[in-house]
Amino acid sequence: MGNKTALITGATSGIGKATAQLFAQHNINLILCGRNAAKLSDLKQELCTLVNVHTLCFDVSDETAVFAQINSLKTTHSRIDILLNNAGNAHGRSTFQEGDINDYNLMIDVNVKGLIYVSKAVLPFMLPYKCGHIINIGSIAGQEVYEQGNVYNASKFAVDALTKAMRIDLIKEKIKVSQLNPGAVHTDFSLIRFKGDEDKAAKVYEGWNPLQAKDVADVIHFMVTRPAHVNIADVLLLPTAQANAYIIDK
Ligand code: 8X3
Repeated sequence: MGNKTALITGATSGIGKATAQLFAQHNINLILCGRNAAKLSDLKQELCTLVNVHTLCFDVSDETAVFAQINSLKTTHSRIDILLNNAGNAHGRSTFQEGDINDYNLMIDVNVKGLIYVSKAVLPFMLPYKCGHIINIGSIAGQEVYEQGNVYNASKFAVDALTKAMRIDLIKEKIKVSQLNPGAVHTDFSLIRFKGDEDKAAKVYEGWNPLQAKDVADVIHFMVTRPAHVNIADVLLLPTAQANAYIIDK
């Protein structure tokens, strides 16, 4: 089995799942985190013949659960080499004045606080070794605001700020901190944003070629396989047909 271990949040679907599958093919052991025990167990079944797979079922926005679950790794793991802070989503797409405060809370709780809790909990598995790589999944929405993006934009701008701040604070610890900011990726993202409205979600990706989760996973794998002295700090990954946060050639 592999020498390195990666902890991935939001591992049961989309970019997280595609990255777990690719890491397994490249001999990187996995700690898969998600909220759905059945999906975690299915993915473990799929990948455990390739690498060591450990699963943790918790919600990244639940501070107590995050620390309890990640601390529980102390009995099985001493070191984590890669943290992929992938869990996060958009909830609702409305003007700021019309949006639902519960959606706003959820995006801040998961996309921002969740990333903070998980990173704080994982760092004790990196700091003693003066080595490690944290990759935060940001978004083009964290680089440019757009109409009806408001709090989702704010949550991803916070990821951008945290990535840069963590990189400064962790420099003496020799821990790489990077972010990957995708544009439109065809996952469950829009289905969740539009609260299960399949027609609305399908329209986002209709008639053009968005990124697939595997495209993002390929870049993440490239980032984690650079030599120790190289940190790909910041990546904006767009489908060819997307020029910025709101211009798409359909
Ligand atoms: C997802 C991409 O363009 O919907 O973060 O904000 S976008």
